[in-house]
Amino acid sequence: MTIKSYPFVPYMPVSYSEEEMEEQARQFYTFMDRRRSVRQFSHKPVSREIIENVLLTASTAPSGAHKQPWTFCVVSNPALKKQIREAAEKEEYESYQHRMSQEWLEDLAPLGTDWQKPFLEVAPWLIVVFKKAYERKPDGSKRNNYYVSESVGLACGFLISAIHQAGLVTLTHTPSPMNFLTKLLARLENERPFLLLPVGYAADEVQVPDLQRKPLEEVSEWYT
Ligand code: IYR
Repeated sequence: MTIKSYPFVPYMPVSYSEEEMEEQARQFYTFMDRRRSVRQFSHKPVSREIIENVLLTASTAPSGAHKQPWTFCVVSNPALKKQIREAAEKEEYESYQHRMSQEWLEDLAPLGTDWQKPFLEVAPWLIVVFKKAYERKPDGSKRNNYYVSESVGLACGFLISAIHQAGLVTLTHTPSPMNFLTKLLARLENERPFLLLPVGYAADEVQVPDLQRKPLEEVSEWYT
């Protein structure tokens, strides 16, 4: 078997002066620090073009052996959103009533979440992210993917940042178990549901818990 290499081309890094770089880093932090998970959405529509661009941004994430082992299923169909909501709430009800530990429920209590997920119908778009454990070639043979969860997690981080940058809001919803999404979206056996992101405008006068982020001293150790 001949192993082909990509052609290599010059890379032009973004070029800033040291001062500009400091300003860029500071401004980006300030901008990202404004992002919050929002659970109440407006019905206001969002154009398909915006969603296409945030997905293209997500797909720029690095991935194991550049396999891009993700599929973004994009749902705006109201009947399908309703089905997703009903199935998610059924699982969430079970989880909140019986499956989550007392400790878990206590940890979530300050956030005010519960089994009800109206945002699954209200948000104009749902992006359901699937991770591809492996690829199926047209001849039916399997081809491996690598660091699949890491890669898809990175893509989701890029996606959330792009949604924030567009001026929209989202939240990382993880109904558990998530296999109802495989069925409802008719995905193949090599795809596993990873994360569900409702996307849209925040509801008017939405409130979020007054969380504090850990200071740098708590999240970093320096070995200079
Ligand atoms: N999947 C549930 C529970 C939940 C779990 C964690 I960890 C959160 O940070 C938030 C919620 C839900 O979506 O409500």
